[in-house]
Amino acid sequence: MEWWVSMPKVELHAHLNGSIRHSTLLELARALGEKGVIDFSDLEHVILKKDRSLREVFELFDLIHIITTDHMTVTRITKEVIEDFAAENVVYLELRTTPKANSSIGMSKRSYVEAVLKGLRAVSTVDVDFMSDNENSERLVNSLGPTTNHKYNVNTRKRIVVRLLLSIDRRETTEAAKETVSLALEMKHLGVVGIDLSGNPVVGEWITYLPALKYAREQGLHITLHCGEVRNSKEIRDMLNFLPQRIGHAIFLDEEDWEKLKSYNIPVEICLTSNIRTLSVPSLDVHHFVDLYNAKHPVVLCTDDTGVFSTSLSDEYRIAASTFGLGKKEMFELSKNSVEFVFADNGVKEELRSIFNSAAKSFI
Ligand code: 6MZ
Repeated sequence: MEWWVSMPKVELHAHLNGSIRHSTLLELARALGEKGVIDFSDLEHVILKKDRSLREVFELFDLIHIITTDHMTVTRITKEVIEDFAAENVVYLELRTTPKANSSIGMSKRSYVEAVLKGLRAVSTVDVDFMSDNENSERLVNSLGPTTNHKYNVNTRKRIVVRLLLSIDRRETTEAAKETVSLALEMKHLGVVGIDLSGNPVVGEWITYLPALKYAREQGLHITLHCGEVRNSKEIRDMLNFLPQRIGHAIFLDEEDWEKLKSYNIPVEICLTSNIRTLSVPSLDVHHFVDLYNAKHPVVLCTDDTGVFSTSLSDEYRIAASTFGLGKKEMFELSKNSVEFVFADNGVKEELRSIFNSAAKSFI
């Protein structure tokens, strides 16, 4: 098996609907086309297009949401996304998704998240460690085999720990954002570990989400923000001063912001392919990963949207290694260090550390 695929990895920035399999998206779109809900021939090229501006990416998300937002489909894509990450030896996945309400099909934000949780429990091809309601929020693994053996072996049945982040979409009102936070709090015992702020970065104002984010933090939820995906110095400054536990992207920071980011030591979720595909960064050789990595600032390689950007976490590691001239030892260490920035509890962290320690013998 290819080295980058077999190396254990941690994924901290993956949007559910952005990670949908191409084949599934096309299949679902074709079925809706046959029912006359959408015009498939008009949409096929949009789905198959490779390079998209940030604006076009968000147009595609609106289309994906029309195609995927019913309970059964949400369950199906969750199951598939988890299987896909586990297949490339992602041992911990923090999957994020925006709870959506659509009264015409009887969907509430709660029932949307329940459909996601159902998908998590439905995985059968790999063992999934998730939180269960049944036994006083115990960690369960949907496997027949022992769960205490945390040795890493690519040849045995794969095992993945999955936790959830609920996303606030920048189009939402303060009230809607608060509803998402309340839901996350109610579902903490089911493995919801935090809140993400995402969505089209040219839409909405920081002040709108701030009350919900403050409340989330007061109540002990972890917070990660999409920060600096477009130029907006005031917002970037406000976000950094909020002291989130992690930020995603961090592209358009100015000198003062970089210093602040580094002095606050806020880990950055780096999405190389996404940044290039959306033309947010002109080329990989000028990507801010290099500066952050050299400064020993905490960084985590992530995919953002494996489906929309046709990538995988293994690809992101391979691309980083070849672009920035890093060896396998450095890449293994980078992957291992990601464990320190997961939002799951110490028990999970300990388990992940032991997985990486046991894998180290074979990988470096
Ligand atoms: C900001 C993004 C994103 O939540 O429906 N999303 N937000 N920047 C990005 N960079 C490209 N990629 C994805 O997954 C899709 C949603 O995730 C957010 C957007 O709000 C998008 O609608 P869910 O599962």
